[in-house]
Amino acid sequence: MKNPTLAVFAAASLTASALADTTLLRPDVYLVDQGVAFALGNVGASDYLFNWTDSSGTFADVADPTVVLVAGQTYTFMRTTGAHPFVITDDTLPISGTDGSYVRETLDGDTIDNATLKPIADFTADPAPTDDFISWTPAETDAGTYYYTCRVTSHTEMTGRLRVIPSCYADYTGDGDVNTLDVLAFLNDWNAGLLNADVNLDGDVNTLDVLEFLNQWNAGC
Ligand SMILES: [Ca+2]
Ligand SMILES: [Ca+2]
Ligand SMILES: [Ca+2]
Repeated sequence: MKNPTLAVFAAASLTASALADTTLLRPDVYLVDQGVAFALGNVGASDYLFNWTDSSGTFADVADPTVVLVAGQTYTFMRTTGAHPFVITDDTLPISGTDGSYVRETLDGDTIDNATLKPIADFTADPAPTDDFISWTPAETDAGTYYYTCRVTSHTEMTGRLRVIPSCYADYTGDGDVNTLDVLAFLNDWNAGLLNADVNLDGDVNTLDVLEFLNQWNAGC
C-alpha cells in the first residue's frame, strides 16, 4: 500500500525542481528550463546580446550564448535595437567555432533561408521599432541542435547555438510512453555520437550519458 504522505512529498519535490529555471552549465552555455522572453540587443554586427529574467535572476547582455531549451516550454525572442533580423535555423546552417563564438560559414541568403525554420516569417524576429517577435514551443520530437543568426548575409559573427532537449529523457522517443523502445532509440543516438545522447548535458557523449539515461529511464517520467 502506498504511503500518501510520501506521495505528497514526492509531488512537492517535483514542483520545486520544476522551478529551477536558468542554470549555467559551463561557460557560455545556459540551460533555461522554463519558458522565458529573450530580449535581444546587439553589439554592432558582432554579437546578439540576450537579456532575460526568471526565478534564477536577471541575465543581462549575454553575448551569443548557447541556450538549452526544454520541449513543451514557450520561448519568445524579440529584437530591442535597430537592424539585424534574428532568425532560428536547423542544423544544416554551415557553422564553425565554439560556444559563445560561433561564426556562420556562408554568405548565401538562399542557404540561410533554406536552413531557417518554416514558415520563415514565424522564425524571424524583425528589428525594432516593431512588435514582431518569435514565439517557439518546441515539441518533444524537436529535440536536437539549432542555430540562430542574423539574416543579413554579411553578418556572419551574429551567430549562436540552441539545443532542444526532451522534457523527460526516459521517454526518449517523445511518444508519451516509457518503454524499451526508448532505450533502443537512445542507444542508436549514443552509438552515432549524436549530441542528443548527451543526457547529462556536459557537452560530451560518453559512458556517463548511458548511466544517466538508465537512471532517468528507471525513474520514469
Ligand atoms: Ca558573435
Ligand atoms: Ca517513448
Ligand atoms: Ca554527456
